[in-house]
Amino acid sequence: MIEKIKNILSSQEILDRSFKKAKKKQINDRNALYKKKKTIIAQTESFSMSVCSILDSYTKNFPSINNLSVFYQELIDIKIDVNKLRKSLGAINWASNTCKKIYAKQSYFLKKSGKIEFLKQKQNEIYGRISSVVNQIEKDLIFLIQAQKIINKFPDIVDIPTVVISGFPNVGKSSLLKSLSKSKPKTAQYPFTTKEVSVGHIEKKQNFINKRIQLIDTPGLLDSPISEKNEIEKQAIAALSHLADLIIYIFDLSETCGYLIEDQKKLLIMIENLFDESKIIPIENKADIFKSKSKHLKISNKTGEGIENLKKEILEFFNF
Ligand SMILES: Nc1nc2c(ncn2[C@@H]2O[C@H](COP(=O)(O)OP(=O)(O)O)[C@@H](O)[C@H]2O)c(=O)[nH]1
Ligand SMILES: [Mg+2]
Repeated sequence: MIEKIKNILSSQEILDRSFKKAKKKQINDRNALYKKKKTIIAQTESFSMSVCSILDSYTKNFPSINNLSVFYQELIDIKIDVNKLRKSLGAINWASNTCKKIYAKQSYFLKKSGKIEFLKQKQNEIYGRISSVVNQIEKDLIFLIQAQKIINKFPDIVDIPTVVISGFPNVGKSSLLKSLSKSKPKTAQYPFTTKEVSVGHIEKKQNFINKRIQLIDTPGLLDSPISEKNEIEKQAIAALSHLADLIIYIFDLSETCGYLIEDQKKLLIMIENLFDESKIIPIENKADIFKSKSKHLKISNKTGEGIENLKKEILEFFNF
């Protein structure tokens, strides 16, 4: 699972927010001169700290690419230049450290002096220098904002035992996902494609621990020959191949799906080649209207026939 990233601000927004915060700082003192001096110091400190803490929160909260599952790393790789992402995060870290140094060095003069004019001049100098550093990383912030938008849209797919459902359109993939899932499958946008992905779960209590198997249906990705896919779809399939421990390939031998058995067999061979590290279980759906004499498991989403057996086979595969 990938943590949602909080809103990232542009340079101008970071500065505006920090100035606004600083302006609110007013220090009281019976001595008018002290009051002014302390207020200038407090406002300058507030401004500098606000800028640094905003920047630090970005480097701290952005998910570390190396800690993500291979699946997410590959998805990120499709659309986001990961090297650029690392560089941008580095630039933001640099900016925060530089701002801290500027404040540390200049605030020393601020605290020493008693002349209001000098204080104001120093304050403006600090504001100016920090603003200039923040403006220098505008491009990096914009890049992070784009990356954030992409990452936040990722489907909720985790690194647990995973079954991917495949087969031509209308063979019964979505129906099977519903038949097998404990609760209603959730759908989310599949990154960078116009497709949606549906995720469901099989759960089993074992020694008081709830063990979960993730079931994924990726309409449009594993339901037609690879030659019809665009580059992004091919990469999305490659990312999926890291995730799928087990693939259920659905045949509809009644051909009510609108695809010939011959073509369905060809698609299975393509899936076997693409997912050469996953186990593949071919099953035959719509057993309520057509049953072959093959050895494949036969199921029907309509009558529920074979669903429990399939579930058992899945659980056995994962040693649950
Ligand atoms: N008779 C029968 N129809 C089914 C069965 N499973 C699915 N269908 C029907 O087949 C059509 C396509 O099913 P769907 O799950 O949407 O297929 P998908 O495109 O592979 O996700 C729908 O009209 C379903 O009601 C089944 O076991 N028996
Ligand atoms: Mg479907």
